[in-house]
Amino acid sequence: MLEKTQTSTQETIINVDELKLNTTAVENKVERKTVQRWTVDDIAALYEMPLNDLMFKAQTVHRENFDPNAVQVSTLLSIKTGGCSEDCGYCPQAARYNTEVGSEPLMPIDEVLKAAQAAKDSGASRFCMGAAWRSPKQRDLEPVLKMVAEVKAMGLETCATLGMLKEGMAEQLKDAGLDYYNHNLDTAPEFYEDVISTRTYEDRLDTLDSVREADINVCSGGIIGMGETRKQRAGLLAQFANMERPPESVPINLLTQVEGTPMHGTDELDLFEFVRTIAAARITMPKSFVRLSAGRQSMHEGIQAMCFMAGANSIFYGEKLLTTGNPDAETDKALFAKLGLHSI
Ligand code: SAM
Ligand code: DTB
Ligand code: SF4
Repeated sequence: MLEKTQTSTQETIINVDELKLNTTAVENKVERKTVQRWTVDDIAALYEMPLNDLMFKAQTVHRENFDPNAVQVSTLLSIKTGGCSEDCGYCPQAARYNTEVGSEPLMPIDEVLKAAQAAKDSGASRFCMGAAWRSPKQRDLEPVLKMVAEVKAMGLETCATLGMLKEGMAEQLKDAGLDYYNHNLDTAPEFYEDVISTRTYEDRLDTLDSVREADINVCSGGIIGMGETRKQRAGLLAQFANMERPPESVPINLLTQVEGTPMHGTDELDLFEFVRTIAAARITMPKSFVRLSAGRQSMHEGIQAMCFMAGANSIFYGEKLLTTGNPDAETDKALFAKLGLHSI
């Protein structure tokens, strides 16, 4: 089978049957398959393009695959905040860092449902429940299954981000009505150890595999602006673009620097580099929703508009992410009206 593919500098015809299929054995588990669609160097070369050319390429891919003026909107709720045992260097919810976020118990279901109804009334189509767990225990999962079922029954798409999933958990979430599971790779394998030491890249990939196997849509992305190199940004995107099935949803977060976390004080990223990352994600994952995620509060609306032009077609909507701020709904409605965007 012949298929056209884009490389950074030219269009080439490749034989899809000859694409290299890499397989990694994961202790007694199903083999992980990756398809070598994009090398890290090819993606890094996208970043090197003049911005106008990169934007044009990203727009072209976007228009071939999506309504360019439609943006999916998800609302987040932290259902279990703080007290996390992990050491993610960016995260205000890690118990070991002295931040303003305290440890709270799991929210009662009626409060979660009230927040979901408010999100729906305000125009969100998906409700994403986040918990500051390394990995849920079965007794943690039970009430979350009820939340998922009830939120689904309201007519919202459901998403959860609960940490690493143990065997059988993804299936239980699927049975409860979960549409998407968010679990980020966060950064390139080469930079990962500078960010977190309490779980491995392989652990994260295993959870993504179990989500896929349970037939739940995969939402996985990362954080830009943690001090990684451009090549490492390209390396993160290559991880997703070369998955046998790239994630349906790819959140690209700008690091929100929170006092008390090890990453507070990191050099601020030039925001054109963020726009380039969105464009590179769009080009390398033509059929995925690319979400302009954390960090919008520190972006001028002109930069956000450039992200939409570069192919971002999803946002978090509502005044709070998990523990940090996000533009309020009225501000986003005004921005959508100015740009002629509509929500889906
Ligand atoms: N505990 C679960 C986990 O780590 O998978 C779920 C919640 S965790 C807060 C979800 C994601 O939020 C992280 O993987 C990270 O990508 C993102 N995140 C956390 N803190 C952030 C920050 N300060 N800036 C940008 N993104 C952040
Ligand atoms: C994702 O990629 N970004 C969201 C969601 N998935 C769970 C979380 C952003 C968190 C930003 C910091 C905070 O609010 O605590
Ligand atoms: Fe815990 Fe998730 Fe924060 Fe890491 S990102 S410290 S796992 S809540």
